[in-house]
Amino acid sequence: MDRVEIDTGRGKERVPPGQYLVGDRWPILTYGPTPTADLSTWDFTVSGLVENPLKFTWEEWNELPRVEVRADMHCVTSWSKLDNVWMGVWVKTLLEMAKPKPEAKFFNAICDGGYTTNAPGEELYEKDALFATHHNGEPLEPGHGYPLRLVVPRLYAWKSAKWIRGIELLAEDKPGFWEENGYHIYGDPWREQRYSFSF
Ligand SMILES: Nc1nc2c(c(=O)[nH]1)N[C@H]1C(S)=C(S)[C@@H](COP(=O)(O)O)O[C@H]1N2
Ligand SMILES: [Mo]
Repeated sequence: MDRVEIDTGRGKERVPPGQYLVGDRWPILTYGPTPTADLSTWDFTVSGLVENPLKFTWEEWNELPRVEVRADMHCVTSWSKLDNVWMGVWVKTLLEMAKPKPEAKFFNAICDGGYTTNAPGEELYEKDALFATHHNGEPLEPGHGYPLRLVVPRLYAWKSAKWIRGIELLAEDKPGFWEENGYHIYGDPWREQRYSFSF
């Protein structure tokens, strides 16, 4: 299994400005109710501007090669949780199968419950971007995204979509739920790109 160690990217300070550490605590931040997963009907799709659209059942998903990524998590509400060990499937593994078309520059993450979030497609090729089923050796708890969540450690944690069911590759950036409600379109914690307006 491939293992990726902490990489804050481009030589940055480990903890971004304005963040405090929660230690062993792990807050749950969800807008709305926690969706329940039915693994017998669960599927995962890669759609939009790709040569090979993909669709997986839960059984098929579990055949994909696993990676382990150690990464920090930074929420826009200012808490950070360090040293999370995630296990799952590299996003880039899926993208190599799906083959995004040249014009596919952005993605939209689609979740059970209707949550969405967006980012440039290149973020998904980073070696610490994965679809995680496990955190610190345990399956994700329902509140943290069971059975599957996206983890994009280089961006604020609202981009790490819980209960994810698919990604859609797009030519234009498409603001997701929080991006439409005042959060920054990109959300780099080291540049404190918290909101799309200033106070
Ligand atoms: N589907 C979904 N994913 C989501 C959210 C959400 O409300 N719905 N909240 C986001 C926010 S704001 C944060 S900070 C992280 C929190 O992850 P945690 O609850 O596992 O700590 O999940 C993100 N992913
Ligand atoms: Mo958040």
